[in-house]
Amino acid sequence: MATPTKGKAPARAAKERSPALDNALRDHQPGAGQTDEATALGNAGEIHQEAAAENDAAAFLTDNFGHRLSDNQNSLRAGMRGPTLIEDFILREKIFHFDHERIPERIVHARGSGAHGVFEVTRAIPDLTRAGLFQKKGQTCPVFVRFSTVAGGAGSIDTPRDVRGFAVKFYTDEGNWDLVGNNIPVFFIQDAMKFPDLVHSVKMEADRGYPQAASAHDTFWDFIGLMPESMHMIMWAMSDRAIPRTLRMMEGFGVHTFRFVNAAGEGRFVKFHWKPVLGMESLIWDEAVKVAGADPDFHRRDLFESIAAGHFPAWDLGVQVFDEEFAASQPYDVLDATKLIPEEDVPVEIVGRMTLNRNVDNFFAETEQVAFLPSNVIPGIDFSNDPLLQGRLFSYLDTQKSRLGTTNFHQIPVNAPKCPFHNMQRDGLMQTLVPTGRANYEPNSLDEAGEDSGPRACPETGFTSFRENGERHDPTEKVRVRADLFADHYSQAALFFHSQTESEQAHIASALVFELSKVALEHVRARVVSRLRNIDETLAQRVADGLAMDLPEKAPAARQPVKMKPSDALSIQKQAKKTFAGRKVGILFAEGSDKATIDKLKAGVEEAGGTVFLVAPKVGGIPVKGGTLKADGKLDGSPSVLFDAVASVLMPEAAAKLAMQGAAVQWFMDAYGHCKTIAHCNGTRIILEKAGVEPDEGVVPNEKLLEVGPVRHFAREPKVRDLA
Ligand code: HDD
Repeated sequence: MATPTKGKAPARAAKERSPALDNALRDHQPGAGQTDEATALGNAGEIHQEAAAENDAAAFLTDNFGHRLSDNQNSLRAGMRGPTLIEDFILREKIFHFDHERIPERIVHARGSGAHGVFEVTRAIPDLTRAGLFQKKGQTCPVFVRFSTVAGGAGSIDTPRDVRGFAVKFYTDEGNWDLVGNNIPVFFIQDAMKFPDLVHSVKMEADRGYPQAASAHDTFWDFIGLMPESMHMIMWAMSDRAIPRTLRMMEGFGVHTFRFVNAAGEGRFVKFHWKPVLGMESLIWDEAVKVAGADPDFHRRDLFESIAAGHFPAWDLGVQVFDEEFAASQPYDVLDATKLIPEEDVPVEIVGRMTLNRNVDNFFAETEQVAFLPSNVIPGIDFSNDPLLQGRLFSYLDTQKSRLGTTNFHQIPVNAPKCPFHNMQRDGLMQTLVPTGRANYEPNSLDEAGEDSGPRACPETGFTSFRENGERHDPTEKVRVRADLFADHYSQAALFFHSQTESEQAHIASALVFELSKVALEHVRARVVSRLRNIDETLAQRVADGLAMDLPEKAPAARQPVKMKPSDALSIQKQAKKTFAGRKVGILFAEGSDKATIDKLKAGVEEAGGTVFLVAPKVGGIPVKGGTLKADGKLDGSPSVLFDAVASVLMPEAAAKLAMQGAAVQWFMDAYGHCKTIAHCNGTRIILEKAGVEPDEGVVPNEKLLEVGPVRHFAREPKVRDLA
């Protein structure tokens, strides 16, 4: 099997190189500019030769059938300047493979980032579920997680306003359990029947092929305006939840109501929650837009680098467990995925912790090929009759065939269970297992003839569907309808809005204005605003004012909303954590800066659990007071949007020079505008003044950085931005 070559190779004189490599270098050296590349080629050739000496077969470059290559630089030609020969099987195989290296991207959630980790049970719950995983405290199982945006293509930016996918594959001893959720606990639609319409409307418009990774366009809002059930989700999608600062700092939800079933066969409803140990953080919209330019891979890079540095992100798994009686007494239907259950009504009990501790070795093999199936459940966890969930149980299995090309996609390492699996399924495209014997059907009596008769079903330990029907339906009727309470589209939208802080409400109103301002069809804008009136009259008025339009008539509600008690758990700001853990501080320095001050700041932040990123006008060694210092990033390539807080250590002369540079002024202007803590020395004042930074509790001397922390100072926001 071809194995990528790893290793270090000392330089070797040109005369010692292999003839093939010399040939390659000669033909590839039209000018002096390629010398470095040539050296690199020389080194690569060297690795192989040394490896040969050690007789390490894995170090040889081969084709896919194991034939060693003598030259990986030149195709086979008829003479020095002649055409390429079709007999060149090495060239043909290489290009053939390359031509087919892409698979269809996911129809939704195409852009994603994955990592491996471990889940550990912190509280056994055998009374609730028979799932083996939850029987004992301390029990662990490996997991694979993929986070994603929904609307954009695989190569789109990481920070659009969008829902984030939060899909977890637990490789349990009883088979894979996939909890395929989002970072928002409710959904746009109630019935899977509407999913293709929803997705078509939000994706690039059919005729023009844009916008990419954006909901701010006609077709999305046209659909939304005509689907009042989406209003609760719209409140979330327009809130700061849809622009998380990092993937490590967002909540996750299983969304649907599921079932726990214990060993006695008793069932209870359950909702799953992931609570980030680092707390929740979001971007500010202006920041999200700028991050998209500064680092389109912002979230992917952050996840990868955090794990690589040993700062493993973690989430607590929580469950809300309730019975039929509770469900029947609520003003909403628990089978409706556009509704949540307030944590104040049913507390979230923490039962485990997931820690992501290993990056993928290969993005395509793992993150791209991972296939999540909501239908992957284990004994003790079952579905409910939620019509959205029921449709998903079909869709995911189906889509994997189209993406991965074969019904044997479960054999791809990232998808394969880590417990044994055996059945009578055989053959199919890309079968990579070699089942032995004749037992590919059952029942059979081959064992009576001394042959292996294969596996059998096991009624005691096998998966059994929950038998009771506590979900009150009449199975003798075939109907295309929704249950009555599904018609309440506004109570929980209002609950969410009224649970937010003033600043969060302003963000929602402004997001609605922004999105609808991109909608060219005026009747679509008006319809959406007419629906907002059912959520909150002042919100509707603010949005109408922001769009300079008359307040339209209130849309009739299919069912009169009820008043629900606000829930603090729904607000990010009310739960903000003051911590450096997982946060990054950018420190600006330049020629002449005091190294001791920088070192002290850095040590303080690191001790508090944060990381520091040094920014300077140049990245090489910069002469500073006390030696030379290398920056991690160049000023104009490291804008302050990449950090949670900033600090600066500058001599007055260097600061005066920087005050003439847009990148430096913008650095502070943005940090201020994004309500971040700005720690600074006296020398920096000249830039702060130019950047319009006014004193407040978040603009502090460097010595106060640790005390103030990398929190947002939202009280500053009205000074820097006109919010709706
Ligand atoms: Fe879905 C992917 C989450 C409704 C059909 N979905 C997908 C992923 C996540 C979700 C996180 C990415 C998985 C990965 O990383 O590979 N989807 C949800 C949630 C939903 C939801 C939380 C509602 C509560 N989805 C939903 C419906 C349907 C689909 C109603 C279809 C009827 N979803 C798909 C899909 C995808 C998918 C087309 C695309 C790629 C894939 O499945 O593997 O089948």
